[in-house]
Amino acid sequence: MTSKTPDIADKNLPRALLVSLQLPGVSDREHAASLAELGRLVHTLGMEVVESISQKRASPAAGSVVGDGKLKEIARWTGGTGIVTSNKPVVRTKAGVHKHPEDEEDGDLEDGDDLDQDFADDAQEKKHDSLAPLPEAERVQFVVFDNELTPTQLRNLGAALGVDVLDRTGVIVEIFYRHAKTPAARAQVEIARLTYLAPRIRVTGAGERQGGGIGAKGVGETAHELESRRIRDKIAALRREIEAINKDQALRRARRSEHLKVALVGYTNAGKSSLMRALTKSEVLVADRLFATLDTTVRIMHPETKPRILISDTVGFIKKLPHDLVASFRSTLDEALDASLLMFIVDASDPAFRSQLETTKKVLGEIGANHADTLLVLNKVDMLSEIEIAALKREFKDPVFLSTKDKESVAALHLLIQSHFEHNMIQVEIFVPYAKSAATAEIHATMRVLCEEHDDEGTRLTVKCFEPDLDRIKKQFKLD
Ligand SMILES: Nc1nc2c(ncn2[C@@H]2O[C@H](COP(=O)(O)OP(=O)(O)OP(=O)(O)O)[C@@H](O)[C@H]2O)c(=O)[nH]1
Ligand SMILES: [Mg+2]
Repeated sequence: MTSKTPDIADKNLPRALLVSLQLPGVSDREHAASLAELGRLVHTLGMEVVESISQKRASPAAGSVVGDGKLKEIARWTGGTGIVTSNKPVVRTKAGVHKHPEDEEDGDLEDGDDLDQDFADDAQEKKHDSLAPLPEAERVQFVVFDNELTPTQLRNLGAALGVDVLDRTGVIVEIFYRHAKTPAARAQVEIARLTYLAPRIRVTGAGERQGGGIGAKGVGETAHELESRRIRDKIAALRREIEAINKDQALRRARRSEHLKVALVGYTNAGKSSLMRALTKSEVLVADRLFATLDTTVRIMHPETKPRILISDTVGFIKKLPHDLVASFRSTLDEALDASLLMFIVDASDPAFRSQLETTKKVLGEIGANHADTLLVLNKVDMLSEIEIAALKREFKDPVFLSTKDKESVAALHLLIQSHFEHNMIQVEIFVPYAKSAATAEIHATMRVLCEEHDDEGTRLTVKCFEPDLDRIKKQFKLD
């Protein structure tokens, strides 16, 4: 990794300051939850969050997101000038407003827009003008915005603050980049990362240089062009790589297609992998960090059922998941798309779980997962009081309460999954003459045998099974 951002193992964690705009229509609670989530994302990236600064505005300031006064307040933490300067030519618009051509491209400025249209905060900002920079030891090395920054804003802010500036998307892309392990996930994340970086290289000069990364500066014009071509070629090569991987995965999926499949989907950190472990007795990674899982894993549900049920664990979702990442994870999520049961796992102990559930449904809708069969699982109930559980019972129709730490509730969910599929099963009696006893083995492998009796001519089995399986076996072994 060439970015300056640190490794989690670093002892002296780099210090980060969070900045967030509260736009009209966003409640105080939503705003606080979003900022807290950004804090967790930044923490996952291995930084220490030392302060958060918020500002209420009617819209982001075109050049610098926050107002002039606020920018100076932020600059106290970085030792920068806090002043946005630009040596770009200024153009005159039809309405006579002065703009930089790039600002116009970003579409942030409307004719007649007031650059400093803060609400009440503006007056408060002024008092910071006279504040001196903080002592060196108290300053931060990173400023992270919760709002998405345009390449121009990123450049302006980097210059005004004199430290590395990141936005939420940049942080998420970086986390994905670090956590991706398998060739498929690495290639997918690399495409999203290059797509995110490409326009920012054009404007800021950030790139793949040794020691550089998000926010690095100083590549010449020709180097930009070379870099752009290199990125385009790299993306094309990665796409070919993914195509090959997808073909391989599709083959494996086809082989599994006759199995019953359940996909665990949900917001990051909801407990999907913990449930996967509990339901399949497998050793998938569980971690108290965001985006621990970036690959879909498929395991057989344990104790094994007849027929077998496959469980797949998937990548977690997050608010404002960059579009490129959604697109790049499509193939990873394809596994979930063809599951016959989609289980939405939520962290019921998180006050924001309702909007997290909405986000999950929205992203799945965007990639075309509109399942008829879904099940809502309210996880981490061990963190809730009886009163809270009672309220959730009233709020949701037939929710499944779960604590992945509690064996009994996992066993109950195991049963529920089994009975979900049994719903579509039929109960029949099959007679297998001894001459065709290979059929008995096949029946045991694919059907739930309720009763088995032997008489002079053969075996009489009472089974629960799916009709297509019954038809297949009857045809294969020529049974009546
Ligand atoms: N208290 C409590 N904590 C839980 C429960 N289930 C999971 N956790 C914790 O929640 C954290 C996240 O769990 P994971 O299983 O990694 O979550 P995930 O949904 O797979 O997360 P991503 O892979 O990031 O999408 C871990 O620290 C778990 O130990 C539960 O039932 N109760
Ligand atoms: Mg996980």
